[in-house]
Amino acid sequence: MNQTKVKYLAILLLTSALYQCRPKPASEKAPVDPIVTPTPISQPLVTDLYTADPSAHVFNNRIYIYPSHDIEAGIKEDDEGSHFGMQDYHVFSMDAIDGTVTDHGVALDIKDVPWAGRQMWAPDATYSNGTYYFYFPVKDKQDIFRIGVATGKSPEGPFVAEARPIEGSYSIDPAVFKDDDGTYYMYFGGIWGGQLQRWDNNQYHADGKTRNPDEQAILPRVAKLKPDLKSFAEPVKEIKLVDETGNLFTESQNDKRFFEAAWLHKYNGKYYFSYSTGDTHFINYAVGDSPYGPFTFKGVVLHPVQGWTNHHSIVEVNGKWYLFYHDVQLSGKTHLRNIKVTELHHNADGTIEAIHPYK
Ligand code: FUB
Repeated sequence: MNQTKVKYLAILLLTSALYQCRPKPASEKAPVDPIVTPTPISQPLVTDLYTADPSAHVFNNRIYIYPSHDIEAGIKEDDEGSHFGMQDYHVFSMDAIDGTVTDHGVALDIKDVPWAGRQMWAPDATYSNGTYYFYFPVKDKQDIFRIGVATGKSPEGPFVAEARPIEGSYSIDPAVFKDDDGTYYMYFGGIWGGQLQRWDNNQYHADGKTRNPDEQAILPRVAKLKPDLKSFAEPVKEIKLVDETGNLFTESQNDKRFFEAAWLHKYNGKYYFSYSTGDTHFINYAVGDSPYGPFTFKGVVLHPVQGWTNHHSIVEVNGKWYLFYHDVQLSGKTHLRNIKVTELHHNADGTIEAIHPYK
């Protein structure tokens, strides 16, 4: 090969290499494995804040939502839920299910709760006799979850917290139900980070362990409220959550047993207790004839959503029923959630049509 030919070949190779390295138009790019993003059945109600655990109620013909306010607290994720480091609550409202959502601003801040230490988790609210009552779980200064109450004259807050937590209260996720006779009950509890495993016979055991697979699963709790709605009228009771044959679940039945996120609604005279199964990520429901239970397991309300937690409320608005829930559509992160709503249907036989959150 003479020198001219060598030079010619070198230029050819260089040009070809440069051509291969050029930025390629989309049509020439190597195919990328498609990321399967499920299509959600509903969109986030709030997009400028992260919100979760929505407890919804109708007050004065308006829908009010009492959620947790998720933040990036910068705490490493663990089984205790330490990464859920929330510090305040906002209240939201809408005049209709598809109406504009109004953010009413901060309704309660952790710095205004004298006994609070850290982690403001899933709240709820109720109304009686000119006053709105806002219930919230937060760890006290000894790092034990307690349930607090704060009051205000408007459903949107702000709320003023009592100086101490509700006496005899513990664990997380309060949900307050008013029965037709005017009696109010609080349902609550949550295992693992919610610390319910530390409570036995309403006594605290710092070393309380979650149960072994063959042991009876830990039960949710209920207490009737006094008419002041700031204190329990009786010692806290366990709620029996049983299968169709009347047996309590074992810990190994973790797609059915209670984990957290208690809620109660009444439909056609029956009491519907719904809850999250936590580590298996379902919202299930069970039905009973008394606000104290026993509640017999019936099935799934909501299949798992994106994100580890699943937490809901069920409310009737103008004769239709709705499920408020959350997922992590906006952030993709378990601790930065967004609240949503979708219609819920009771079948003619009283069962609930299970909701699949993605198409
Ligand atoms: O939001 C913090 C905790 O996550 C709630 O209290 C649980 O129910 C779960 O949703």
